[in-house]
Amino acid sequence: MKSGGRRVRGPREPQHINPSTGRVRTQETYRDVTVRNLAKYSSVDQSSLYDSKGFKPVAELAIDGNDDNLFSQRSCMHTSKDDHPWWKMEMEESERIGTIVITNRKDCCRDRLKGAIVYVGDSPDYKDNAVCGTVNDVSELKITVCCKGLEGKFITVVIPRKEYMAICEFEAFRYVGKYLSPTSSIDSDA
Ligand SMILES: [Ca+2]
Repeated sequence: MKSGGRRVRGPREPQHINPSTGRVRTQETYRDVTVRNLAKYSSVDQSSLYDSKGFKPVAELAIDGNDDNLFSQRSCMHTSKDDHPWWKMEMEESERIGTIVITNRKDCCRDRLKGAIVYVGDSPDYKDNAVCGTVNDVSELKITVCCKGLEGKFITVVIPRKEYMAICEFEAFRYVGKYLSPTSSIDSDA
């Protein structure tokens, strides 16, 4: 009987088109991919290590999952006063980068990050890579830089002058086009 064999479909799961591949993902899978903080799974390094009387403010403190922005809480990386201080993350493979969120220091010195340049590319030397953006506004403690899909294995933050650099947390998310905002997804997970 033809009518008895007719298949009735249930409600369809919400779907999104991945703008970079054109493939359709279920919403759950898409969220898993887009909200992952790539920085957390990367190798990191910095231009030098600030001498903080026994405490070592190493590069990994910018990806320890703790965005406490008081330096005394020991979760911020910190360089010496270098000529062009930098902090760098290296991913396992090239990624298209969307939003970057930098948590600045709260207890002092937030102007130090003003003018910092974010580079994305496949060279370990940031000078060979493309500029994603510049930090012009340090009025908010969380600074957002949008890379709009720039691709690379390395993300480097550089202050183009003689300065100290401190970053309390660094997060980087894949580019997802205009279909979904990574930051709004993070907020909904919180
Ligand atoms: Ca931290």
